Amino acid sequence: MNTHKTLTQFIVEQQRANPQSTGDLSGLMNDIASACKKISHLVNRSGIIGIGGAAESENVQGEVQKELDIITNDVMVDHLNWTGHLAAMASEEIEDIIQIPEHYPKGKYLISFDPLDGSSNIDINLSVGTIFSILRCPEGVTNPTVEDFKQKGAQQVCAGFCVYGPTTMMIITTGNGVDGFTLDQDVGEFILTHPKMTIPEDTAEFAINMSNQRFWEEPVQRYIDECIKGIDGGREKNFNMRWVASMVAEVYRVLTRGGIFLYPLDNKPSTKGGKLRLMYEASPMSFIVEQAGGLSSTGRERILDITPEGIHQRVPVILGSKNEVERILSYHQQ
Ligand code: AHM
Ligand code: MG
Repeated sequence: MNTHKTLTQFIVEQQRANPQSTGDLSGLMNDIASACKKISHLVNRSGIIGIGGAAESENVQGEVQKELDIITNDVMVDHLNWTGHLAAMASEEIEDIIQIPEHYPKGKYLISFDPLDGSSNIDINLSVGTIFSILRCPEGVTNPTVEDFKQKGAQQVCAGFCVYGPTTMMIITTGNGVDGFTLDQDVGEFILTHPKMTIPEDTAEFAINMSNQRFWEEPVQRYIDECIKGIDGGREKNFNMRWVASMVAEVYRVLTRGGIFLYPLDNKPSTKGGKLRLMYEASPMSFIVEQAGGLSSTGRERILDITPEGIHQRVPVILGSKNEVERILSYHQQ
């Protein structure tokens, strides 16, 4: 019989390998896994229990919220605010940072999360997910403010995402490679099924929302044009295209078989400066992609080197297989 390692075992082993570890990060990762199991269950049953529709509200970024955006945000907060591992939280769905209630102990970490990424895909039954990024709360800070969250992505202690697709998968890094776990729904445990995930350096698959083409800058126009023309336009191969409109699904694909994913800088009025949010989308995904051997950039700078200006700041994102990202970066430099 195959005996598989569970996420809990994996976390405990990592903790034991680090003698300075207090177990706080392990505890926090277990809390996140519990929240994601609950979200997986809710997403799976959303149609049956009648929570798959639109809410009558907008989030801080003026985006129409889905009922599940609000419910999954509450699931994350309710699973994470009482266990004593966190000093404060930030969520895509909440304008200000979320404080730990006075009657609970505070911990030494800060978390930023997107509780349900790709939520426009819920009603069409495509993959959605949860993305998270963990930072250390600065030494001596007991009442964190937004300023304490403004740390470069390179300072992340842990990042991960869960994708609720045909199977529910949790992908994590603590800066020592990337590991993937599949939720065994019957047992309720995440099982290590994809150890040490690596992104192939080369790819013949790109992902971009082509409907924004007229708004892109010249380097991205050139790159995508060359991909489309393939061997007839001077590239050594023909390219395939995918666009799921769910970053968790795209990054999972890139981790599995390589690829390049772009939500670039454009001059579209609604997404000027990029669409994706730095702290709970671009930054954790960049940490994961780099740890798997890929690259991640805005086109002008490494995403992990950006010091955030605010918790909901947006940035352009170009990530994936190393050689293709480098090619686009060279077009930006020319
Ligand atoms: P969300 O957090 O509101 O779901 O938005 C982020 C999503 C990403 O998952 C995805 O890459 C992108 O938005 C899709 O954008 P578009 O609808 O422009 O294709
Ligand atoms: Mg999102």
